[in-house]
Amino acid sequence: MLTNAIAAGAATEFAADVRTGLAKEGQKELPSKYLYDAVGSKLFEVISELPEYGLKRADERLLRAHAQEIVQRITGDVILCELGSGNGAKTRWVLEALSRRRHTYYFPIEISPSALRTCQRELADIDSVGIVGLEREYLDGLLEVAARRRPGQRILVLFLGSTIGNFSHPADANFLREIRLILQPGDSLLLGSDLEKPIHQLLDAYDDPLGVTAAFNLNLLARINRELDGDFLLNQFEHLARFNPETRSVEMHLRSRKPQTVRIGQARLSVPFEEGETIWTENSHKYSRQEVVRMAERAGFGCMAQWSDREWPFAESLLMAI
Ligand code: AVJ
Repeated sequence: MLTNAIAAGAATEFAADVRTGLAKEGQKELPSKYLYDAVGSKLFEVISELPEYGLKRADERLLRAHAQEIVQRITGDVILCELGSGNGAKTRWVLEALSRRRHTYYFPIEISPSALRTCQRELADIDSVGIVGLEREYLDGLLEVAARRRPGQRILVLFLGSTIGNFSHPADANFLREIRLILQPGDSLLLGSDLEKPIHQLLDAYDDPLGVTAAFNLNLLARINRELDGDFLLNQFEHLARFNPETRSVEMHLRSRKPQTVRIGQARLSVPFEEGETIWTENSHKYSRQEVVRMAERAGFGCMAQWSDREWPFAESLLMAI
């Protein structure tokens, strides 16, 4: 009964967000979080294996190389939580380094139930770790972890994979501020952020020749058809990745190949599209190392350490709440 109510609530919220994004004047848009249903999460895992998309491998190299150092800088009894844990593969090194020191708890916070299940299965073999999965939005989950903290316990928040880059500026800075407000002085945040790099390299990564990213993007329309009784003709929309020099971000769009009208039953919506008109589906900001430190300082963190990958420009920043 309860799960049906939650699912119904999610569908209603999905329908409301689709209605807001597609009925608005000017640039039509859809929140990128809806890219991650079961199909989308799997397609993203494939994207992360593509030669053109080096982000995940860079993140992994830095975490594997510096996990011990990261843990050594955070003394005492630490509980670990992760915003958007995905399948948890990248978290292993920090979790193993922490659990070698003493028993600890890990709270993966993830809106995709399939990814959360994979994460719990993936990391279940690590000794001295209690895993408590939270199927929540990021800040709701973090508030829950903070409420479970025992006296003297420190929280280490992981926000990896440059998901921070999906928040358009200044929403990224505001989000860091909201995290800071939930934490206490002495808590820490490990932030993964993709860095500026040649535009051709970015466009190859977000419009790969195999078409996996195109499928990942088009799946959002398929999901609306599946869950909200839409009638999008997927072959009448095309994937588009472009670099926006003003915002220093890669934008993903879905472009209408012809004039058409799409009906979405559960959003009680009929949407006209002109030929060439787009739906903006994701923003991926590329930072400079200093920009990340300044943004963190404005949010109430001090930067304890920062490492960047040589092969694929990506930074891991260890931030302390002050
Ligand atoms: C998981 C959000 C970091 O923005 O690079 C991959 C998602 N989008 N290919 C990113 C994504 C297109 C990815 N993040």
